[in-house]
Amino acid sequence: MSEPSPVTTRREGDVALILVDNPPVNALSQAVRTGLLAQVSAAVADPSVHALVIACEGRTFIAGADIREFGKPPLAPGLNEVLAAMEGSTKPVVAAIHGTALGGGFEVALACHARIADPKASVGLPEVKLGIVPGAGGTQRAPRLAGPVAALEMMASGKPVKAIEAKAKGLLDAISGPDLRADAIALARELTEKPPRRTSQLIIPPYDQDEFEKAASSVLARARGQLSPVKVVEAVRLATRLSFEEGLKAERAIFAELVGSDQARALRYAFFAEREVQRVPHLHGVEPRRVDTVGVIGAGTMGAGIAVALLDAGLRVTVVETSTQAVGAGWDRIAGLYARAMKSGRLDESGKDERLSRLTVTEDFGDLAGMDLVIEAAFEDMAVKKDIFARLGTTARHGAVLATNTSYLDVNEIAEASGRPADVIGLHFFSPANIMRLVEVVEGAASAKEAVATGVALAKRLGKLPVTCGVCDGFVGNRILAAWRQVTDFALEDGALPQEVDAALESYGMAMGPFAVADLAGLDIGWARRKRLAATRDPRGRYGGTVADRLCAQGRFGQKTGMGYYRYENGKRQVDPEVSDLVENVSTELRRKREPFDADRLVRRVRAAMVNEGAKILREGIVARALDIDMVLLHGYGFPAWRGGPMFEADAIGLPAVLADVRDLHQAYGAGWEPAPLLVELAENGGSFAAHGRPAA
Ligand code: T1G
Repeated sequence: MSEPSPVTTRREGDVALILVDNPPVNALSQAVRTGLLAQVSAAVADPSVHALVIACEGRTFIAGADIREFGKPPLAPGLNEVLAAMEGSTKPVVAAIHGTALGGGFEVALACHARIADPKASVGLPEVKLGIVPGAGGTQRAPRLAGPVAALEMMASGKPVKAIEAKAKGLLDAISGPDLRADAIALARELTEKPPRRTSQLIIPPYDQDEFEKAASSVLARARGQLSPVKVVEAVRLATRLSFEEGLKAERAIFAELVGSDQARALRYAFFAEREVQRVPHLHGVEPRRVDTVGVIGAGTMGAGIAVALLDAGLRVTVVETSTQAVGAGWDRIAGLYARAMKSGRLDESGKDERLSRLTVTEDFGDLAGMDLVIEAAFEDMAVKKDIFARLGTTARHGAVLATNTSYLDVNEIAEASGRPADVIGLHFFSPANIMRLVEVVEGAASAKEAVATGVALAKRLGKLPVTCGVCDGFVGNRILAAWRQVTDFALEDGALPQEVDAALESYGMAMGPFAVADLAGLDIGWARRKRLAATRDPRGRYGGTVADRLCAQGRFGQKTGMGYYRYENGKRQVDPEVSDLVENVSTELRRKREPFDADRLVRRVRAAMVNEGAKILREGIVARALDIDMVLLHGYGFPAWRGGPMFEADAIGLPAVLADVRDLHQAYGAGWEPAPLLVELAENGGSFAAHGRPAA
């Protein structure tokens, strides 16, 4: 017997209510496409049906094509064929949208004659994020409804748009009351009086050509090597020039070119890895502890950001500071973050008040006694942290999870100080903590599995991406950062200038070059750390900090002092000839021969350093899978998502080639840069990081 179709029709008088039911997100699998085509055709042919409504069961309207079908031979019927049947219907077809209508799902709606949505729904064309463009008429229909500028912005960002805003743009016709389906049926009946309004037959509404060109240039400027936004611009431009049929053909050609590309493959990997990373194999089946109240120790930049993230997720938060003055400043800092959110329109007054009503800021450490979980975000100093955890060990209630937000310090040592190390984990947030998605959940040697699972669950509840890892210096992200930043520091001494290194890595796709990032973060923190570690540094190893030390000695701490690796005028970075001189002088002083800068070589060395350190992290069991490392780099360090991550890219390039780059590093920098044994093994045996550690199928 064949499987029942995920698409069925229920009659509501003279209206055919066509229902898609393909959990979890009603993706347009072959069975859904086949079912839609059959049900629409049957309803159109049935003289007792006067109108059609397309709606979905479950949590959402259709969330797009089934991504798992990409990269395989296409299966009939194609979505365009289904949509042509829908749009061609002589009876009105109405889309009833709840949840998120995304990609092919929104394209289904665009091919209907009218669209009505639940007020909480959102719609979007997120294909760029998968390295492709909409492939079922989205690039041609959206501009006909919303105009080319709004359509371009929606498709180039890939961001979903809330129903109210989508209606204002012309993408939706109506917002429903509490009963979406009833309203959709009523709308469909109303439309039987009029000829069907087919989106493909509309003319592009009048628009400002200059505005379009401006929007297009801004998309191209932000693409930084990613192809799909560039192709979105091309497709929308064609929509303004070609007939619908020709435009659709051009869209198909662009889609076909992109869907098999390396970038699309990498972005599909990133999509699934982002979900897989949250399923931690050794925590399978472990119940997290219940968390309703959270304490935060310290209301500095990190503590305040963490408090906001917790409040935004609906938790009750108690922040502890050390003096009346610090309590006041802490409250102001948190309120300030909310003021900014209100100014940008992300939050209204009542939302702010409700959040602040769940916040307590206090001097009384004893107030942490009742908390379910406590996050320490105090000064990054072992003595300070040990003292806090010793006090927490006796203050916090039995079973409370105690987390440190340290970025480098040994979580095991901190855990021991508490006297109850099973309750202790690391929760390493990234700044600004209320915005950045990554959280490294650090599992100490003695951490109870339930405590780690609680950290993972809390991070998810905050809408963040938890990556679970073990204890090592800098955990995953900062440890890899330290490795490749040395390469960029050495490059300055060997002939490069900061702007050359930044430009090379920005054209590789990084969100921001490392020296611009250093200026943004402030150079003083690294300076203090280098001074602290000076005594323990191995004198045989190469030191790359001289340029940074000299900048700091001149008071050039980065953006906050208006000068660092660059000079800042009105917030804009400018190349500073004084820095170029300083860099050249350092080379002379260190007797380093300055070679002409080779951007390609720098990029290969940076990647080699990342992958080599990643291979060590994997072999040490700090993380279970290569995808954990990739997700840290993508979500915390601005690594280009369209490359998948350094480990994915290494597999794609071929490990022997990456190993050759690591050997080049070793040759150039000497001791400490030996190829990681795991990399050597995999390269020599034809293995891959993706398959490493995975049980054989
Ligand atoms: N295909 C296959 N599986 C999908 C999927 C999809 N489109 N979307 C989600 N899943 C799986 C996902 O892997 C997870 O599985 C489960 O569903 C729940 O997802 C022709 C070319 C809809 C907002 O890009 O943005 O249409 O991990 O955990 O947080 O032009 O999923 O449980 O096994 O993310 O509630 C365009 C992608 C495709 C939408 C729901 N569409 N999805 O979020 O749950 S391209 C997208 C999402 C296209 C046309 C083209 C989100 C969501 P598992 P989840 P969620």
